[in-house]
Amino acid sequence: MSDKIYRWLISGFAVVLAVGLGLFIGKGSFGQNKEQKERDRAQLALVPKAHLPSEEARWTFAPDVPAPIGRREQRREVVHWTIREAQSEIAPGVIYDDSWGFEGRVPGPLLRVRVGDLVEVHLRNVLNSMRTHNIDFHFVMGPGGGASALSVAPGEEAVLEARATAPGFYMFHCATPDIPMHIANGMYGFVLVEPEEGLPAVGRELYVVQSEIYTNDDKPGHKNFDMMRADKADPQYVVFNGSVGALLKDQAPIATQNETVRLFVGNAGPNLISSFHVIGQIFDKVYREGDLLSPPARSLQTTLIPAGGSAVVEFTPPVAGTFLLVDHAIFRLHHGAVGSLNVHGQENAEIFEPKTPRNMAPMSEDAHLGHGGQGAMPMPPATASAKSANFTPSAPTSDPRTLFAQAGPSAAPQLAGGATIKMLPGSGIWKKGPMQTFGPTTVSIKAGQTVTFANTDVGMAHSVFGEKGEFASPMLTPGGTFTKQFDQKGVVHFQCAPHPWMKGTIIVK
Ligand SMILES: [Cu+2]
Repeated sequence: MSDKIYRWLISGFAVVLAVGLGLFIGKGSFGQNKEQKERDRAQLALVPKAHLPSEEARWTFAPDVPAPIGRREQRREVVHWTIREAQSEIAPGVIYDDSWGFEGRVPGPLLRVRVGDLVEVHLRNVLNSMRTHNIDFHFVMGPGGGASALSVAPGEEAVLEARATAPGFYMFHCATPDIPMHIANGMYGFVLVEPEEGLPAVGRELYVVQSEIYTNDDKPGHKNFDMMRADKADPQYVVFNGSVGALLKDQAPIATQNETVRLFVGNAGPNLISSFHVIGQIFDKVYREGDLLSPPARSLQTTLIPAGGSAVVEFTPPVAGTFLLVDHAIFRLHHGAVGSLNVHGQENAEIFEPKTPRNMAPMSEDAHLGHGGQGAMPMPPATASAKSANFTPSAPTSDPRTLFAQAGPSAAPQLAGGATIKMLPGSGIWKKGPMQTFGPTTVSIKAGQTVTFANTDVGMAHSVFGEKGEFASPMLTPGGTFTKQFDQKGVVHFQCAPHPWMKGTIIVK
């Protein structure tokens, strides 16, 4: 018998064996699935629409999660959402002008309902939108997930009633052509459909969405969607909850030692699969791909989350500290894919005890991010933006520590007298007509006196520089101040680097 025929026979036998084994296993699991299906179907006896009590649905913005449902009967859950085409600060000083969001936010809301509920969605598109939008709900069984039913031109409103027929953690997104562009620009959110019996109670629940943002560079100023880079899946930013640093520093959520943390993690894509990982934790449970019916996976380090999908992960931190959320396709750290969770509590030497002094500093964001060290700065966008000569002509620093620090009082001597100018709340969001920017926009001081700029805005960083390069502040996070002494008589026109409509004048007499 030739060698060839012999091999052919062996491989043929292997195929027969594999098919047979497959049928055997398949039959076994099919039997199980059938039982499960029957159970599921029996559980989902729908109460007719007309008999459902109605209530306003519960939904939140990231990182918050609506409270568990609690009730055990079906309801009509009413949702009113408005679509706005707005701007958002996606990295310090980088303003994305194509930020289209449900309720004007990226990521969009997290809606929480119970299986069997009827969701009544009222979707409105504001009159000053440039485009038609809609929603494809992944939890909805029906054409387009409701997309054409909810298609709204600027100024229109549409209503859809759709039943939540299966538990899970589901994405929704705009599905108006060009669909990829609408998703890339922020048109997504999530719906948690609780199982009938709800989910086990935990200490803390958080909503985290990974997504990519496609711009042509990371310099400060205004950015638009870059289709060429999106087509190549070459994002400028990969972020959690809509912007670089949305879950860092002051915005890092807090949890408690020994209490279970449950993360509802969505991946809006539009291109990348996430290898979601929390540094220094093991997931007790992972409800893979948002499947809340099957038993969860146990003791996982990293879980895959498809684009347009989700996972629900749980862990119980036995040791206090700061723990980083990352996509373990780890170069995405360079693009902003990092968040953190501060676990309050105590040391626990039985679980974790550094023995060498130089290693005893807690693993903080800074340590991991390389702030203050020589390590790679994982947010080159910010570093690069500080260096950009176009927007900050005489920027005093390109040190990322300054960019992310709460800027304290300046070293300039505080002479008697002077003026304070506030960066007013909302001044980073451009709108037509009169708007707040600096307050006041014009001040008059004497030579030798100082002007203090105070960022009183909420959640948005600002800077200020003289239009002829007379001075420049670092980026000031909310609460930050910058003081400058003016010795030369004359007029100084100033503006904010990321928000060029914020302008003002200092008259030095
Ligand atoms: Cu849209």
